[in-house]
Amino acid sequence: MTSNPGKTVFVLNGPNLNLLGTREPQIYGAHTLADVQELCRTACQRHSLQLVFRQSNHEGELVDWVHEAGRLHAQQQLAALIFNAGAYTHTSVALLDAVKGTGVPLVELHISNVHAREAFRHHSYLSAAARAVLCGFGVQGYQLAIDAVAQW
Ligand code: CA2
Repeated sequence: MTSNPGKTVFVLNGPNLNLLGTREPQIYGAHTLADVQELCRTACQRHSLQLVFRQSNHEGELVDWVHEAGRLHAQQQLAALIFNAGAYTHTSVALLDAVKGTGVPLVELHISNVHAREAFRHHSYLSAAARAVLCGFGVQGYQLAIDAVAQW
């Protein structure tokens, strides 16, 4: 069951995640981004949630999409923003400001366990504005996040 039937889950993916399944399978697994979208579609259907699923390599476009999610949030139509901001996680004050400025309920998501990797991946600008942070579950994390936000 869900507490949010009919609401929308925004799933945003940042730079290079379009390469999923093509390289570095030891870190990110063998699934493609299309597989992840399908997994999210199935999970949202199970909870009667609408899905918006997007990927961009451009920081400004991601900012615009956070604003779009924010407008849905203002209309009480947003279940949550599930955001794998990729490398922008570790660099982008602009994305942090967008999340803070809109007040969207944020799940920060990473496929890999960023804390077991290089030191520069240990810090996230987004975590300060996140309601929850999920990492290290592989692409299954997307489904876990949707199952969780369906109860928010
Ligand atoms: O673990 C994650 O999901 C990351 O957000 C992925 C980002 C990385 O910069 C973060 O530190 C952690 C990188 C995404 C690049 O994805 C690729 C997938 C396959 C091949 C090459 C890149």
